[in-house]
Amino acid sequence: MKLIYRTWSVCALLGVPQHVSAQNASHAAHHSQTPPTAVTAPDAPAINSLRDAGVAQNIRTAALTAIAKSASTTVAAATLAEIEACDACLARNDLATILAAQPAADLKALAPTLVSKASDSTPDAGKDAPSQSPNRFVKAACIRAIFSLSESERPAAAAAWKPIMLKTTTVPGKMAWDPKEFTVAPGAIVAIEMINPDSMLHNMLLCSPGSLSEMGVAADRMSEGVIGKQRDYVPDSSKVLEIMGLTAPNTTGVLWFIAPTKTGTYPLICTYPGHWRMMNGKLKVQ
Ligand SMILES: [Cu+2]
Repeated sequence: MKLIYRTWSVCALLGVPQHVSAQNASHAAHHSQTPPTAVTAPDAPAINSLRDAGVAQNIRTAALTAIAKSASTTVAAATLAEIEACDACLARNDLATILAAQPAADLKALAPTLVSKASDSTPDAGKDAPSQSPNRFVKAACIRAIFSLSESERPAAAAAWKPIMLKTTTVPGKMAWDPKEFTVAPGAIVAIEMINPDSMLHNMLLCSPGSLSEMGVAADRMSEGVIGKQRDYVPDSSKVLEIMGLTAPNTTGVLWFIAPTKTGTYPLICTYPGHWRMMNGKLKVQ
């Protein structure tokens, strides 16, 4: 069913007539023994592969490649534009991953823009910020892209950035992280790597202080219906500050972010339904 929605939205992005994508989707559904479902199901809005969670990276990359081609620009430049347009959308970390994976030559060509957006000192005020000031997601994505270059390839400005590199591992069969508590300074540039040797999917969300049970209960409710799966079990709440999307078994998730400027203890939560009570941790900002 998910396949159908994704095929539709990507075809729309790539300019493929919808009747063709519908035929392909029903063909694929037939062969995978999945009963075709009407795309107009009320609880299942179409997925936007450049904005929503749960879209495979190769589908996003195909869409970005098509956009870059039609605009005669690089995928790196097209991806940065989409990250800026994304604002606080669910795809922000996935788009940042794609940007960081672009060829070094393209990132070097884009470096002056990346540095300028990353260095913008306009205070971030989320959705209400003036449109010219890059939000913290754009800044984090630009810094991450610069740090994906080798040290000798990075622009001089990067020497002033001191990202805090954190690492944790999921404990197989235990629904836990080891370690599960971290301390960073307010406003620090933080990168968390989550190695997942477990046989289950896990994500990691940084949420507002005191919101662990509220977010956990909201995530559990998402196990019912289509929307939860489409959102990769990320609750629709302003208390969700940062999102490392679902990370498959034997892969590693990465999340770069700018730590909150307000001191406090921020819960780290895996919101895959049923996990949050055991699979939670703390980011202490002090
Ligand atoms: Cu989990």
